[in-house]
Amino acid sequence: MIGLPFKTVLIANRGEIALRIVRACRHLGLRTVGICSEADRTALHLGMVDQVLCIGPAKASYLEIGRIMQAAALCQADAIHPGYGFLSENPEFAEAVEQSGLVFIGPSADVIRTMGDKIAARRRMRAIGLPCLPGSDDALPSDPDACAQICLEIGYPLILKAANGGGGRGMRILRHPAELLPALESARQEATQAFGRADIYAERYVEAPRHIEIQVLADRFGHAVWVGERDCSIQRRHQKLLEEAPAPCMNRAAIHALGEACAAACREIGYIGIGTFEFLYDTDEFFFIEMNTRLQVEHPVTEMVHGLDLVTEQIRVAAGLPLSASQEELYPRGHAIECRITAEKMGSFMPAPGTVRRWRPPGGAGIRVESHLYDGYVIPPFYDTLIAKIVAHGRTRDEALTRMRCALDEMEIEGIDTIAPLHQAIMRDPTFRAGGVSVTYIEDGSWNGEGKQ
Ligand code: MV4
Repeated sequence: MIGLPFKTVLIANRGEIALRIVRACRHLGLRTVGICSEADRTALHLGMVDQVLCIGPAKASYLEIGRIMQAAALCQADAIHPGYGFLSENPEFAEAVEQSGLVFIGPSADVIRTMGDKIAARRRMRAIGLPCLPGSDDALPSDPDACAQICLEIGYPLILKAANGGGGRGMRILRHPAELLPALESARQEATQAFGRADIYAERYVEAPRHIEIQVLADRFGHAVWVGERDCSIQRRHQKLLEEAPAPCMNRAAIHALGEACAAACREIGYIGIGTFEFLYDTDEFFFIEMNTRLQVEHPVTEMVHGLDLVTEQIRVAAGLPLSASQEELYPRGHAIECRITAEKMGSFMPAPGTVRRWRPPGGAGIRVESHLYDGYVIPPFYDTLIAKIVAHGRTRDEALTRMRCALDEMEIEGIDTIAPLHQAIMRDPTFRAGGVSVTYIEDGSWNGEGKQ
């Protein structure tokens, strides 16, 4: 194996993704350091790392740049993997890591900062030639008349979004010009509250789009590849529930052109690392909305159909090694689907932490489980409710769905509530099985037979 320029990786995360990163590091022969909060001392991955450092209380740990940098110094880490969530897209963190002479396993702080500003990201991608919806190229001005004029030109219905928003916060859908000023006012207030910045932009609103994303990987040698697409339309209140690759009922030539455009965009902006271009899809058209500069929760479906270890590739390119696969080698084989199992009550989706009395993970042909659960594990109440990702791969979508249905039936989790029954219902729903549903599918209730006719 080729020698890596670093030896020790600090994993600045928890849960299933910390475990996933430990495995990739071990595959590459790297020394691993796990950090944990006082609430996570019993975490599964901590038994697999070379060193463990407890960095603070439950709510002053994985988001504390200072504490993580101290831990990195203490264990003589050469690199830090941020995982997803927490500090993974925080440009100050990437900058702190860079300035300490360590390798941040992700793109540069500059790129993270640009993409974190959705207005700047949109402007940049539009200039490169990615398709975007009609919208404002800058933050909406403070003058009401100027705003009204800009929004009229975009056309109604339109959507107001926070420049550094996420998770749907600060978003307002407007169907008539009369709604603009009060909506803008409240969106600004919400954005300032949530993100410390009042900048709002406007885009033409798409009623029931699908959420399609393109996976990219780029190295320091000017190679950028796209690794297929994922359909992440099945979500509830901006929390993804289920993802699949390839996207069903899609024009392959159109996806191919879009993927090539994303890889070209990476080369154009000098992107290095793993990334995701998010698009809305409606009646045969794609519209760029955002770029994520991190490893994503749903990366396994891409790995399954492409036979590629994305986390290993991510670490390789951060270490300055070339990508190990060329574009010609990257094509989807069959179909993969991922169900996110969260510790939440059915119906209300309220977090349901507690003690896992018994965990029986599913298995068999084409089944992959990404989970940090074990018998007796106590799920702390402080963090994300994701406890397992069940991934099913098959030669066809139908085979993947059947394997998923069997896997969900085989899986047993005792002691806590989970949304596994929701996934079981979705797997049996004719609308979902037909493929190509929009982001409104869950909230419509159509999976449950409650849908409007
Ligand atoms: C939109 C949209 C329709 N039109 N933008 C929601 C979160 C943010 N990341 C982007 N979002 C949307 N932007 C325009 N111009 C509909 C959504 C949207 C959505 C997007 C992706 C996945 C799930 C969604 C659920 C509701 C709304």
